[in-house]
This record gives sequence, C-alpha cells and structure tokens, in this order.
Amino acid sequence: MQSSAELIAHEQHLGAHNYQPLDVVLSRGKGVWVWDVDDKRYLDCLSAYSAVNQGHCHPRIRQAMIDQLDKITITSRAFRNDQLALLYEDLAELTGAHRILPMNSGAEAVESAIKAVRKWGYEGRGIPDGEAEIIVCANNFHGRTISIVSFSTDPTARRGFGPFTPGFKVVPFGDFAALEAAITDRTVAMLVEPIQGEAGVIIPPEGYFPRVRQLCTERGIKLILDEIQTGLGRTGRMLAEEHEGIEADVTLIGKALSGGFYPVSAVLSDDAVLGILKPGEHGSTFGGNPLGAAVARMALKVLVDEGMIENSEKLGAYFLEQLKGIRSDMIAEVRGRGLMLAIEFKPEATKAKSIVYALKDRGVLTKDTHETTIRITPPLVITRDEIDWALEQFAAVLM
Ligand code: IF1
Repeated sequence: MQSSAELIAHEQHLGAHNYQPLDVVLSRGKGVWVWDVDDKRYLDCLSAYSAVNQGHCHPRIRQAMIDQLDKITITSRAFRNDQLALLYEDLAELTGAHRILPMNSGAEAVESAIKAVRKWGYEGRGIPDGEAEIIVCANNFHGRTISIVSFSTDPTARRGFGPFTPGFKVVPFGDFAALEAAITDRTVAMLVEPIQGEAGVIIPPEGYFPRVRQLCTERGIKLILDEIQTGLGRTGRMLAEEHEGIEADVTLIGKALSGGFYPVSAVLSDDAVLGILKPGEHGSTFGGNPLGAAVARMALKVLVDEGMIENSEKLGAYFLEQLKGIRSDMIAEVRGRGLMLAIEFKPEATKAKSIVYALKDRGVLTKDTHETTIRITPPLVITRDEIDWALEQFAAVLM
C-alpha cells in the first residue's frame, strides 16, 4: 500500500494541477465521517460540495445501485429503459416539474437550460435568431464549461480560456433595480443561484426573489434557478426557492440527486421550455441511464423518508446559532440557511485557509472560499451531538 505522501507525490506528478487539495488522502466514508489512509477520522463539513447530502455510502442508495447493477446499467436514449419514467414521476411529484431532462454533471444541466431557453426565446417569443440575452449575477458559480465561464466574473475561472460565448449580461446579485435596467426585448431568461455558494453563501436581501419572480412573469422572461448546490435539502427545504415563496420556470439540480454515488443532474421546467426541444436537438450518452435513474430515485427517497430535510432545517438553525455564539475577534460574520453555513473572517485577522488547516488537524474538514470565508455544509444526517463536537473544535481554533 502506498503512503499518503507517495500518493500525493504521484498525483502531483501525473495529474493536471487544476486543484490544490487539502493534503488529506481519504479512503473511506460512512455518514458524516470520513477516514484517511492512516485511519484518522474526520467530520466531513463539505459533503463533496453537497453531493453527499444523504451521508457517505448511504446503505439504501448503495443497495439500490447494486440491485440495478445486476440488471442493466445503460441503454442509451436510442432505446427506452424501465427506470427513467419512474425517476420522472418521482421528480414531478417532489418538485412540481412539468418536464424533465436528465443529464449527468451540474454544468451539463446549466448548458442544457441555456440551450432550451434560447430556443424557446426564438420560437416562443419571436426574438430574432442569434440575439437572445440571458441575465446572470456577479460572483455566480454555475460550472466550468466555455459557455459558463463566459459569464463568470471570476478572473481565475476565465483567464486564458477565450474566445467566450456571447449573449450574457451580468448584474449585481440581490440588486433588483439593476436587473430591471438590464432587461431588453431580447432578454429570454435570468439564471441565478438562490443562495450564492462559491461566492461565500450569500443570501439575497429579503423580498428580492419575489420581486424578481414577478418581474420575470411580467416581462415574459424565464427564471432559471440553479439549485445544484442549494437544492435537495441543503437549505432546510427540498428546494431553496421554497424559502422565497416562489416557483422557478426552470430548476437545475445535480450533486445530491445521486447521493454522491454517480453523476446525475436534471433540468426541471414548465411545459414551454423543455417542450421546445425536438428529437436530435439535445442529448447525452449517459443522461437518463437506468443505473443513474435507480440511484437518483433512492437518493430522493431517503432524503424524504429519513427526515433529512427537516434535520437540515432544525440542526442548521442550531449550528448557526451556536456558531454565532462563539466569541472570536477573527470572525466578521456567521451566516447560513439550513445546513449551508459560512463563517467570514476579518481579512486582517486571519486567512480562511489557515483556519481550514487548523480544523483539519482537529478532525473537521471544511473548505475556504475567497480567502476570508469558510463553508460549513455537513451531510444532512448530522446529529446534535456531532454538531456539539464540531463546535468544540471550532471554538478551540477560533479563540
Ligand atoms: C469544483 C464552488 C461549490 C454549483 C452550482 C453548478 C455547478 C456547481 C451552483 C456545476 C458546482 C462546485 C464544483 C466544484 C466546486 C463547487 C463549488 F465552490 F465552486 F462553488 F459546490 F460550492 N451550479 N459546484 O455549485 O456542477 O458540473 O461540478 O457537477 O470542483 O469545481 P458540476
């Protein structure tokens, strides 16, 4: 068996250096806990960026995957399979979606929504061909394809990757007047995260989304909510839009849609948007395969059956309140909704990365963003005792 140092060295030598991971080499996980190759245990407060909301290696999702593995894994969409319709039914029931498009990664779901909504703009709204505009928000994160980084405002995500895809306009997140001013007769959609994740768990001002919803309806603009990170229980609701009392026209989900077992994403929409796609216009070899569909069905079922969404709401509120109670000169703000939490530090006091390392040494894995913020997003199966233990580690590091 190779040591942690050897594995890290080989990864550095052979892999593309598009990541700078924390030097912890994990080899197994169960629920909220993960273990490294030296059998040291950590509380996972990242959850693979919310891909394992249901906890690592959830036994019922595992079993559903094994059962499906014994039958058939993929048919391609050239043929039908007996799992996809069942996933559609479950998604429609849980989210109110009228049409569904299965894909694999989150970025693919975003790309698919952009394609569908543009075509809807031309055919449904009569916008001149090639002129559709989509409004997005500053500090967005929607993935890493060329079109998606075309409307990123993060220089690191963009630099060196042009030429970029045109047709996007950026407005500040949470700024209703700016959105109103950016709309033209070519605007087909607004694409936005209900809570900005990569930006540092940024919650929009109260009332922003209801006004956005109303404006989009009035102007015939499709509201696309990227719930790839906020969806599926993370914020204490099935979808984060429920906190705002609104319904998107198009909702994007991914990550926890498979409980971390397998890439599964989906575009959920009204009849008009996905209804615009005709045979041959869009697809994916793996999208909608029976293995992914079976896994996704169980990933959704355990979220609901096992009370994970309620746990996220209840224990998220507890975690937030307790974190706010930590008296530390380093902390500028603690914020969050459900189990999507963040601590922002005073830039002069510390670097988020050094807090991440100190927490790692005490057995808690977190992730920094933008130098001053750490995100705390444990699996939704976390217990109060586990949170209390985590809080001791936070307190020790932040005093
Ligand atoms: C990485 C952040 C999280 C997402 C939203 C689409 C996607 C993501 C709202 C694309 C992906 C990831 C990917 C991960 C880092 C990460 C992330 F820090 F960048 F912001 F989660 F917090 N929409 N988020 O958050 O989904 O194609 O990756 O399946 O390593 O890039 P994907």
